[in-house]
Amino acid sequence: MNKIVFCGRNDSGKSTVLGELYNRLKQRGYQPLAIGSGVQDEKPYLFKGIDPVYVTIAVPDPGSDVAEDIERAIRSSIAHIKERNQLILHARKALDELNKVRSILELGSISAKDIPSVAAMPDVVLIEAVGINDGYRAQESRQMADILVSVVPAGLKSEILMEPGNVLLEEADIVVVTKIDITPRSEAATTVKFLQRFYRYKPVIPVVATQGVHMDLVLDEIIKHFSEPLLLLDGAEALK
Ligand SMILES: Nc1nc2c(ncn2[C@@H]2O[C@H](COP(=O)(O)OP(=O)(O)OP(=O)(O)O)[C@@H](O)[C@H]2O)c(=O)[nH]1
Ligand SMILES: [Mg+2]
Repeated sequence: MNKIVFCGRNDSGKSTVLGELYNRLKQRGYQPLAIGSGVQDEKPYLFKGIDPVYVTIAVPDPGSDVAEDIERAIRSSIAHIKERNQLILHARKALDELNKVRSILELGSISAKDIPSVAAMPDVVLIEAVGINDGYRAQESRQMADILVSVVPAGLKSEILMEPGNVLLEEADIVVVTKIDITPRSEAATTVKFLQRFYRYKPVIPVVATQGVHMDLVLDEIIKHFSEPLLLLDGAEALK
């Protein structure tokens, strides 16, 4: 399963970007699982309309950017969805039985409309990092990610962007520049140009994450990475 990690400073817009992409991936027929790294992430996910069934919070150890046992968090989340689906199926079956009896007794049948439908299994995982050490330095985010998305607020000072050791900017697959609507135009343009100059071969995409502006461009880049030949090889391996 493809793991997409969103890293970046605190308050840069990671949860908002993740929530937008969740919805867009869903529209394209995927079922993402959202994994946050703290309680503060939950509200923006729900605000973006992510179904709580697909939201998990896995809190990393202090000083870590993402939970070490993310695979376990994914497995336990999937187990939970399966268990819930089983319960839903049981409830439907029990209601059918009850309605058979009610029909014999001429009591009229009870509707199943308040029993939720079974949930589809996730096929892609969206993971939000904490953003320790200014957000761009924690190797574990890169190691875990099949696709690494670094989120940079447009107003971030170039001194911070230039600091040595920003491995997550250097190694990002996609750089998303947020908050261009609330940053003075010249400042936002400087940040974008700076990133484009420094990371010439990466997509650097300015967005308004809260309103979904340009988020389709981010989605297209992500989907391009899904179809990378090496990832397809992984997929073929998994099918064996
Ligand atoms: N105007 C504007 N606000 C944004 C944008 N992206 C995010 N925000 C706001 O910025 C704040 C922080 O966004 P989050 O998505 O919670 O940021 P985060 O990086 O997940 O924050 P932490 O998880 O706490 O580190 C929220 O109030 C968002 O509504 C944007 O593009 N434009
Ligand atoms: Mg967050």
